[in-house]
Amino acid sequence: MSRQGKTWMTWSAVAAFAVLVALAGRCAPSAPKAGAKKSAAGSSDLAVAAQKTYIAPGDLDEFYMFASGGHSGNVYVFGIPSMRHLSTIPVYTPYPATGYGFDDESKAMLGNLTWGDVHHPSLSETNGDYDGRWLFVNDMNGRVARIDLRDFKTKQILGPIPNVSGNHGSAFVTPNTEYSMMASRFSIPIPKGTVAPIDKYATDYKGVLVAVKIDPKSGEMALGWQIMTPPFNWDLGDAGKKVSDGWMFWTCYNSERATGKLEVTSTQRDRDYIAAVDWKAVEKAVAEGKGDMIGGVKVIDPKKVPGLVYLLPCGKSPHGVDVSPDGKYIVGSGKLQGVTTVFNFEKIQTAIRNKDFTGDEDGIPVLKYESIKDAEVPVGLGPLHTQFGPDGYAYTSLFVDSAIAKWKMGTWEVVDKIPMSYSIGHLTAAEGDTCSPKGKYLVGLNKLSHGRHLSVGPSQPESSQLVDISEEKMKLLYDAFTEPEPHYAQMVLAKTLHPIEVYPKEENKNPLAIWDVKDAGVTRKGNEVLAKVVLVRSTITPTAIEVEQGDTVKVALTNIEQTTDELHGFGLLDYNINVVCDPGETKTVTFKADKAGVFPYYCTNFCSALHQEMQGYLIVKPRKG
Ligand code: RUQ
Ligand code: CUA
Repeated sequence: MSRQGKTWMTWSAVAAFAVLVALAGRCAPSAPKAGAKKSAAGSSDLAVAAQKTYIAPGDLDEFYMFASGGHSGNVYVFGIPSMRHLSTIPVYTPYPATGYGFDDESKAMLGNLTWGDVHHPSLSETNGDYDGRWLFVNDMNGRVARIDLRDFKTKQILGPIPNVSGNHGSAFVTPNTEYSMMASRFSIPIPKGTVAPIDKYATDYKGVLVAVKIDPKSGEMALGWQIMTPPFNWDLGDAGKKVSDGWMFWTCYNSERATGKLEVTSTQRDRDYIAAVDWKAVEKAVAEGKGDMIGGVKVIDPKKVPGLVYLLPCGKSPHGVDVSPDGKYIVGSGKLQGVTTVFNFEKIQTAIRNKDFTGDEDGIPVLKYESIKDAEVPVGLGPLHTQFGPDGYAYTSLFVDSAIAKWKMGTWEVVDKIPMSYSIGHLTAAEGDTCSPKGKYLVGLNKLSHGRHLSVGPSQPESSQLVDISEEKMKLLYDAFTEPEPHYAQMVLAKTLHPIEVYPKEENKNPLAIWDVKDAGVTRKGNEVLAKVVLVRSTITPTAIEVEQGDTVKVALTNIEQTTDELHGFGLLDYNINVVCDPGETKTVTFKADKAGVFPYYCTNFCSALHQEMQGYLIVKPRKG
């Protein structure tokens, strides 16, 4: 047995034990007393840390961090290094603060789902680097959303997409944002709606790997194609880049195809897989008419169309798979191991050419592990996810060890480790998943925060920790606390983004927009009432809207301001209506005036000294007879 093989065996035994210990509550720290200083760092270190994270009043951060909000359905925006929370972008959930999910347009986008589970933000890329145009985020409910970074707003939600169930391995984009990728975490019989008994899981349930096509100009997403797979639980993904551009990688757990208590049944084999998909070849096959329509989308069965998908054996129950900045290495972390495996893209190609296979899974060839791996790096227990620096270093989060390991690409040496408080999941380094990582900062996205802040009762926030990676030794700089659930985040140089401050009037193409209070008023067609409303300091015009009970009322609101920060809201009491318009923006809200009475509406966003006076009345006259 090779030295690495032996190390692997030992580590895996240790890891299994450590997982049990961790589950038994090792991670729960005891609470410090209020006001107690418990930093282990010396006071000079603290002074340096304070200086490195202090952004003086009026100064700006160097990076934006876009963090997943998990099942809050939101994306949170932070400034780095200050770790200040700058903004919340609602995506899959109504958000009264910005009126999201209340006006007709955003309500239609949400459909009948009022929650989503955001895991993995993916900034659009050009040549493998962030281009500052869009941010794509997944939802477990089979959807992908596009946020426009020009105004930090959600512009499109695509899905639920057919066949994919539990869209976890998403929303990873390819190096020129050709596709946003998705994958089934929970295999089901496809198409959706088909039923098969659970004891037929191994044969009748299917996973899918999904490509969502992105229009290069508008960012508009559309159905692409899918690949049918055995019922593995697809987990995380990353697109190849540079030498490996054109390939996509996804990890899976449960290659056992087990059901029931997965913590036992799905951890029987020593190895699970990473799927390597030649997506440029799939694109070609689909263009040639290959594949079958299932659930309204083109699905390729790798058994019928060989040469597109291969399986790389990877340490048991892997989580993250991360491609190095040069695209040469694919790093897969088996979360029940003490090592992370580095696969060599060249060797993968050679093994494919030489048919160096050890078997297959439903017709998908399994490559020989020894032929494609370059190293098993002994990073520590419970490796999850890896990010990269500009200088050939890699950083791997260790859930069980609750630490980050820094290691050198090429020599595969672990050179430093820093503890995290507590139990890190993902991590994000500045542009650390692109072709040009920026170094400097890394944020550990931790699962627990207990004892690191004033207690807020049983529902604790998560903690994120800022780490300085500019020197040989990593140094902890700052603790911040976040809403659930920081699965993944990306950090981009602030200067890459160019957000607007107002919507230019000439760009407003809404046919119901009006720009003069003289045009405001109420018109009627049968029992449909249209109220065109102008919002400008400090009046909502008209100041009264009269309708009859039973009317369908459409209110079209235009904020005619062209001044930064001059938002106005339209809160209508008793009717559950709450719309906010940014300067230059028009939104509509449609409702049935089913309750008679007098209902005040008012501006919800403080806008001037006479903001309080910005109010009016909806008068709903009782239906006669
Ligand atoms: S995942 S940590 Cu989507 Cu790693 Cu949650
Ligand atoms: Cu407009 Cu307050």
